[in-house]
Amino acid sequence: MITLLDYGAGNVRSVINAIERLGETVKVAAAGEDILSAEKLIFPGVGAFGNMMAILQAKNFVAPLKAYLQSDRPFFGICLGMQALFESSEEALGIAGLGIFKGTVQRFNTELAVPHIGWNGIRIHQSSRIFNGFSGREKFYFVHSYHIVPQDEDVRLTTTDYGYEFVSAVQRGNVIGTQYHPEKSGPAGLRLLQNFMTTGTAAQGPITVSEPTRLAKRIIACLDVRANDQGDLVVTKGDQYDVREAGDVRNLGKPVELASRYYQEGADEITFLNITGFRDFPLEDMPMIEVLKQTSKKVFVPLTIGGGIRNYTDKDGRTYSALEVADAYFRSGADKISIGSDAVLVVEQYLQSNVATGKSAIEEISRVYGNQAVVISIDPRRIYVESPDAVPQQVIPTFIPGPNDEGYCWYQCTIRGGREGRPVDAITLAQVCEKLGAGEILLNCIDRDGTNSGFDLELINAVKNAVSIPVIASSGAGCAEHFLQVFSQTRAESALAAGIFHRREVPIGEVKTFLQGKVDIRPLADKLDA
Ligand code: 1PR
Repeated sequence: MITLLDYGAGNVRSVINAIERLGETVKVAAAGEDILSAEKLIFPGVGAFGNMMAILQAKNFVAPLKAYLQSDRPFFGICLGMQALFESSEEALGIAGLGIFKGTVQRFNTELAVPHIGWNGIRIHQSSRIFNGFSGREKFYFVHSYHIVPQDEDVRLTTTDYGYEFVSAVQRGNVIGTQYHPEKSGPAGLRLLQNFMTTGTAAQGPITVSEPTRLAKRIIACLDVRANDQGDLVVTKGDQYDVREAGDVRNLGKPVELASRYYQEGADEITFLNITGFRDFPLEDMPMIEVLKQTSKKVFVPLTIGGGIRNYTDKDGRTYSALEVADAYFRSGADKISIGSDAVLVVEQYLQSNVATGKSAIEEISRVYGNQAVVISIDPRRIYVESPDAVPQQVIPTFIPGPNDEGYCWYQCTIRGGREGRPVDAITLAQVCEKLGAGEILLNCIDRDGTNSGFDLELINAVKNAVSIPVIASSGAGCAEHFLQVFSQTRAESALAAGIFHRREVPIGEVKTFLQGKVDIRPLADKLDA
């Protein structure tokens, strides 16, 4: 039996799913006595340091937690649940942590993008049972803006490089904490959790790795989901967003089954897009929420969900906010939500006054769940023009001339699944969304979607060079070489594909095998059997 400390500030669903997947039962601590009587305690922290400590105080969890930790019983703190063990954090000056370890929590001080998001490696400095069976080459999923700075070198369990070397896990006796999320780190993460939960696992390490650890480029599988004409929820795929063939919605499989397959094949992340979310409101169209719940029981890498995240008034006059829709998605196992059409309308409104209202879906959701949880999905279409100042939008020169030999183009944002073009361009949209609090851009391209002709590198460079948040390159992947192209000719952090994976033309494993040694990726060897 594992006792889970859920202080109610976010989604701990995936941690519970991971523990249950490994055959253990979970008891959620409801009172201090549950902590004191725990055999093994897991503390998955989410949210912000100050808020976490305030809730722990309000629930009278601090004293029992300290007593548990001081008695050196098995404890695993994840992310903020590890940071809580330290004396204080720059994130919440003046608020005391649990002080089990001497030292502080500090914000990343680097030129690199913060938060540090994605799969990075570890250097193992101590012998620990959680690394039983590990080679030291595994990568784990990180998402954080602050890192611990322990005073005592002896408690360092692992370190990781991101601009500089920081301590990414600690251990003293039976008290262990990792900055990375084992529940989102695929088979390696599950193995790590299992090692913690199994009494008597032999310790292993240290493992000396001399070269720096590197953040991996991510390969993302995308599932466009909608109901077909028979009312079944299916994964579909468009050609330049047209998902019908001979009048019927293309049916490429069942969402949960396909997502599980991609997880097994080594996808670093899975994205679901509810492509009719603009007309079917997600809180009335519950199947997507069920898809997410079922998927998060089987898939232990980050899950993003998009479609229909906006304010909505139903036929009885009840109003739902975009934040409520996002809440429902996060509670069902999503790590990130993605906003499409609504982001375009928000940006158009912003551009009229240059004033942020603080009330847009982007601002509200990022305030509650953090910037890293808000992805903006852009659906642009190329419009050719003859000169850079032909239109007020941001225009770029292009090496792919237009039908009338035009040498310039701009990228028109669309809404409602590409059905309606809007006056705002993709570069401006990305810039404004970053300002409003978005943490990542999912950059589709209607012209390339489903064509297998390669990513639109000009579009990706134009957007990536205009923002400092991560960009996911999407649309057009037709072979493994296209992934090398996008990672070597642009600075995109991730590449997403759909059609080639659904039709098994190029499996994820083939892409990764091809990239191995050319680009930093999460290796397929991370398929530890857990
Ligand atoms: O506008 O917030 O409700 O969100 C709707 C979401 O659904 C948006 O993110 C939008 O991109 C997506 N969407 C709407 N209609 C379609 C469609 O295809 N008719 N799909 C659609 C967009 C694009 C990609 C695709 C890549 C890779 N799918 O994500 O997976 O282009 O494809 P490829 O590798 O086969 O080329 P809202």
